[in-house]
Amino acid sequence: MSSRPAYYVTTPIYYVNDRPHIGHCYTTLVADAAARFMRLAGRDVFFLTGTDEHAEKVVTSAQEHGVSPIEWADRNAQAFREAFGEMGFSHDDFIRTTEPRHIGRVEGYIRALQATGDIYLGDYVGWWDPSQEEYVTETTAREHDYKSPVTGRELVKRTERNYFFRLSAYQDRLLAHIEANPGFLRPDARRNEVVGRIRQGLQDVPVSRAIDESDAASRWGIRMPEDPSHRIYVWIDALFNYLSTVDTPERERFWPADLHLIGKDILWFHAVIWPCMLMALQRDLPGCVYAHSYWIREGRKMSKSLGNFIDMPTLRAYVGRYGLDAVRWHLLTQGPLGATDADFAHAKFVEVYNADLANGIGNAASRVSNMIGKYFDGACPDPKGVTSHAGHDWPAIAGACAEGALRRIESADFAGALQEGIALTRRVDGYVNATEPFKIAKDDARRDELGAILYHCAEALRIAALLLLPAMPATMTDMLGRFSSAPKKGETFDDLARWGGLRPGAGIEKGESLFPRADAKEAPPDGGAPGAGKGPGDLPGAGLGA
Ligand code: ME8
Repeated sequence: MSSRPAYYVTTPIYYVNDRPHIGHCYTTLVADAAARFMRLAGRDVFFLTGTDEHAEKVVTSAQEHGVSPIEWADRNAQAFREAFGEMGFSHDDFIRTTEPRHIGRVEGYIRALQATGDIYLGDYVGWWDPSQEEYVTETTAREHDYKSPVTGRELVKRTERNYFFRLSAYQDRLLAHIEANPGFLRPDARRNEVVGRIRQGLQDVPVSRAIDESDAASRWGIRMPEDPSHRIYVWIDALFNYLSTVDTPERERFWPADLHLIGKDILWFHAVIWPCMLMALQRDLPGCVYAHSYWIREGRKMSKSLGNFIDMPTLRAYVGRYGLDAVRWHLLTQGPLGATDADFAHAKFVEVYNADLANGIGNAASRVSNMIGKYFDGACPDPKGVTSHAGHDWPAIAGACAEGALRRIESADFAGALQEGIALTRRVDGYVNATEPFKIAKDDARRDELGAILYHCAEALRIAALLLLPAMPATMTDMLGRFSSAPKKGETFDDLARWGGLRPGAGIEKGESLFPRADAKEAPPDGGAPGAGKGPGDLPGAGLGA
């Protein structure tokens, strides 16, 4: 058992009928950065991702490809694993809803809810959206002319004998919880949206589907434990993954999750149905459900019909040209964390890359290590007790950035946390420009001052690299190594970020450029977005491994 406080972060589990794309990578990347930050901060972290496999469309896709549903699921779950490996994600587990460890526990939760009467048998008449595998309310159906609000496909009126979850019984408790915990649903705009809908009234929701034994798609899923003529609705099955994965003696300390990261499309399930099911199970509620917005591309929504999805081949082309950490950086800092969508545009990618990385941390590191090489033979100079110089109180400046980053991570402001590292780098640039150490170097009498300046620069950059480490693990580890400051196992953020960690005399190596400057005139590495007038680009169906 660890005495360190637990931190549990999750991503949605992704449908295996599709290939991984930027959206899946993005949510998982944000979770990865949060997990890495928390590990650095000394927390006992569990980071979970995985795949959602019991959707009917898995069976139809499998049939189209002439394989069995589980073969299709295996193949695509593997594609997700590989994609997440390529992105450098550090998840602690990858759950698949077809695994026995999940299925057994889901049956247990359903039994428990039936025993308390929170799940009961009844009749349901409603508008079914076959393309999304969900019912939509009468109001939504009417508003959208009885077409799917997501895909525009015809809705179907369905009557079903079903098992229901007594959602209505939890409306007041859920509202009270949301009110008492302002950080529970984030960002604020999403919370207001959800609260508005809850206030219109919660109705009980079906949690099962009757099985038509002659239909393979209908048979696919977990059966209701006491009634094999029904299977558990895929969304209910899927939500339980967050709990089932850690519902073991070795992992129970991780519940409740600190952060469920999701996209705005699946907010209702996570903000309403899931918490109410947990209340019914008498389990604690997650600390935060954070629903980010969407990536769009070159100003247009990404869709299968436009064929403009940023899929793995596209991401791989960017990684090939600019490096994995540059791609991670762009997604993390320019992504749709708030309530507005974010545009993936090539010109912006190059602009941010040059500003933050090539001309930012990369240039600052090479400038400072160059001068230490030239004036001090590559050995870190001794500041001789000076910490404050030319209007810069360095321990205070660096301390504020480190503390700011941690505080922002705690409040799920991931992009803001990373900006602290960039801000610290800019302070170093400003300091070098103001003090002009290359001029001071010409005056032997000012050698101590020169040493102090370069120490301050190198030490501030070491701390900046630490703050950027969760976003860019490979490059920042490389940079810290060059500054003889690779974090050792067991060292916590507090120790590492404290001013003075860099030892005078330690080797400061210049090495290759961390982020070579990018040419803004060069065409996008994948040929550009289809339909954006820049060439054919990635065609629909271009799969992973192309
Ligand atoms: O909904 N921009 O899975 P899914 C940003 N299996 N993120 C995006 C995105 C975009 N354009 N497109 C997708 C499911 N995402 C269910 C979840 S959880 C118990 C079950 C991301 O494969 C975003 O996180 O359709 C979104 O919520 C998720 O992918 C949907 O993935």
